[in-house]
Amino acid sequence: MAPSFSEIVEEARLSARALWDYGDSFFNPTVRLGVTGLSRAGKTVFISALIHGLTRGGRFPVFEPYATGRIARARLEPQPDDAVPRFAYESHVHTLIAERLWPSSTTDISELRLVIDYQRQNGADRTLTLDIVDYPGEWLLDLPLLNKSFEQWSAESLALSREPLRAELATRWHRYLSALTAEGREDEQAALASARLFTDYLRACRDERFAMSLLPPGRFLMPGNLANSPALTFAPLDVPIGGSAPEGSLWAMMARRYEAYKDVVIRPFFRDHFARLDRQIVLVDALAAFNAGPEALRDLEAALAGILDCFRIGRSTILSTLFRPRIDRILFAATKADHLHHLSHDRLEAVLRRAVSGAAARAEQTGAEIDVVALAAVRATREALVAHGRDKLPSILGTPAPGEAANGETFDGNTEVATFPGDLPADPEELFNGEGFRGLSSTAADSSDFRFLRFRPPLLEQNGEGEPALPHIRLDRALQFLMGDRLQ
Ligand SMILES: Nc1nc2c(ncn2[C@@H]2O[C@H](COP(=O)(O)OP(=O)(O)OP(=O)(O)O)[C@@H](O)[C@H]2O)c(=O)[nH]1
Ligand SMILES: [Mg+2]
Repeated sequence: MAPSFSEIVEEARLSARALWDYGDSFFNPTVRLGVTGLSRAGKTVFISALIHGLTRGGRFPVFEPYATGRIARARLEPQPDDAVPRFAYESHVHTLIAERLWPSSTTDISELRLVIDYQRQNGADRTLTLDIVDYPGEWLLDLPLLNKSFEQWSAESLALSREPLRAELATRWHRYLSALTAEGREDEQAALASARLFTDYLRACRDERFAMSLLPPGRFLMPGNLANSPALTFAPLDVPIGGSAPEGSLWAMMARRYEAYKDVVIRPFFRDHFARLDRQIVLVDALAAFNAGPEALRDLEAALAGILDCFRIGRSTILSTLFRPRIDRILFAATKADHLHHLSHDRLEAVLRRAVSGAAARAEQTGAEIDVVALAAVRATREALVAHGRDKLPSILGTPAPGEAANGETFDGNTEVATFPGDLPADPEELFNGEGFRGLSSTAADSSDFRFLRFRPPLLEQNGEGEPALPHIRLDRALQFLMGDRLQ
């Protein structure tokens, strides 16, 4: 297919950007690290802990350049992009350490620059600039829409919404949709009502009891300054994939707005952010999916495949062949591993590895190296063996956040408790085929197999001067994979 005019313009813009970045990083070696994950996956906590550790003497035995003392100093510097909000590092760390609260939710992209002075293995002194970009995973899951027509997207979204668990949540929208005539005259009120009901359905899927992951278009659930704009006022219609919309029809109106969404939201994100990344970490809250049940886990798997496809699509088909997206390492990280006893950490990794395996094989063909880790950027718990009758159960100790409840008890946010979160099965397949695995979507909290309490951030002991290091699990392994090779 010949490229359209807008694709040619887009290509020119991409090339200009890539040339500019190339010139910049020639004189000043730079790694642009993308940190993404769906809402509440742990992005803000991860970035705060990473920067805190590197600038304030964290304990990172597996991060080789750091552990061997070759990193002399890491400091924050003003970021390169003037139009992107700064990652509010200082305030997030204050919240975490001084208030022992988790930072609040952030729904926009943000950026921070860290400059690392280090010694090469041959002894020469060098500087590496690390630009960290925090962006919502929901934006990433929009990229596949670039290659889909309105009719294709409608058909896929409708098929998905007719799957068992989702169908119940989509009843009101489906009822409204069945009374619409796509070929009828364009109608603003019908577009508004469809978009509202469709968004309600997406929001219901995201609820903690269902914890679905695959919910594009991403901005419907986080509209920001586009709220109520036509580019966000459309919804799928029940129309044939190969069909074409009659002029002046509701169908034509929805299709036009869908294209506007691509122009206003997706293409700028691709050009200004995604195409410029060198490394990528995708944070995954697998525990939320365990909480919800097997459907949520399968949905997560589909979303991860979608994400991996974005990296593949990014390299092969979207627009540029000359200046391809250059991500060459992708790390999938299951976050909040501190909710599990360490005996289960490898199992958590195995579940995530299983979830990305099919798609990862395809993404690797493009040359990107892929790895998987189970981590806790900030470890909020300790471990203990707690007597349970004659047995000793591997348990975790932590301070549940105020209002969290278990076994009929509601916690006040000050008391430390020991809990047994549930063991992950040795064979990840057991979770995916869902036999005998009960989650919140099918049963009450007390009888579900996994129920992870939200703990407060840890109480740090002040020893000596300065801020104490934040405890973590395997954060150093993530750092080694993401940038160890650039500090050789
Ligand atoms: N125990 C524990 N909880 C964590 C950790 N990281 C994140 N959490 C929990 O997960 C929640 C979300 O973490 P954030 O870092 O704010 O997640 P995010 O991806 O930035 O979320 P949005 O900004 O809403 O998209 C926090 O409020 C904590 O409750 C961790 O390492 N350990
Ligand atoms: Mg955040």
